[in-house]
Amino acid sequence: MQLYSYFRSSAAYRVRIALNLKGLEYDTVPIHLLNGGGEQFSSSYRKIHPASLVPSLTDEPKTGGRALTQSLAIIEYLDETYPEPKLLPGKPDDRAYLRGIALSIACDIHPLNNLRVLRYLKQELKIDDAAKDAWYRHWCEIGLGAVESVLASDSRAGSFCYGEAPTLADCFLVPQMVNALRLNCDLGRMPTLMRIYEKCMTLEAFVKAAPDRQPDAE
Ligand SMILES: N[C@@H](CCC(=O)N[C@@H](CS)C(=O)NCC(=O)O)C(=O)O
Repeated sequence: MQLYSYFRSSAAYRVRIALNLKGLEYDTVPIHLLNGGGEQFSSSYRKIHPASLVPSLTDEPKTGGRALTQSLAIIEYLDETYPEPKLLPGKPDDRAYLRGIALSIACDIHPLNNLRVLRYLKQELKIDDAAKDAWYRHWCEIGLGAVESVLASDSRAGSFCYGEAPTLADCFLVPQMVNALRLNCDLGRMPTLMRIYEKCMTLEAFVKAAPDRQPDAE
């Protein structure tokens, strides 16, 4: 398998965690999102992912020369193709709960704070770095606050987002928490998220997926 990744990409980080949890070997193909205006825009990478985003994953011969895109779709593919340990366990309503947490992060937080959005704020709308960071923290704190409310009140949450083993939801939560901590978001009102994050970070699958452990880390 080949994972097109950037060490600091939280979307690629989600997939790295899932691959590690399943014990799958893969090669990292680094796509530098900043160098030379961004390698994601090169014509060769556009053929792999026309939206010029990471991650993408190939799994030959199963994927027949096509790359898979979108972290949620990639992780669901991995879970269907390599079922153990299950990242989407339980009944349909439990799986909806797990996808709901993942999508709260992937749809309600991450797109507002993605590199191209922050770049547009700065370069086109002429927002300074302090205002850009304030934007980041604002949307991250609102979004994670909503996830905290879900996890703090749902009896399915245990040491992890769902009981006592990591699932899809933890693959999404941890990279967003790492970014929130890096950008000094106020996580004081998110004790459940902090507890689950710290529990995940006791597992090698999560530690090995961290940005500073990647071959392209700077
Ligand atoms: N919804 C996509 C998001 C992918 C995405 O936005 N990736 C970011 C890095 S975390 C990216 O490639 N950004 C490049 C850019 O903004 O130019 C997924 O989950 O895979």
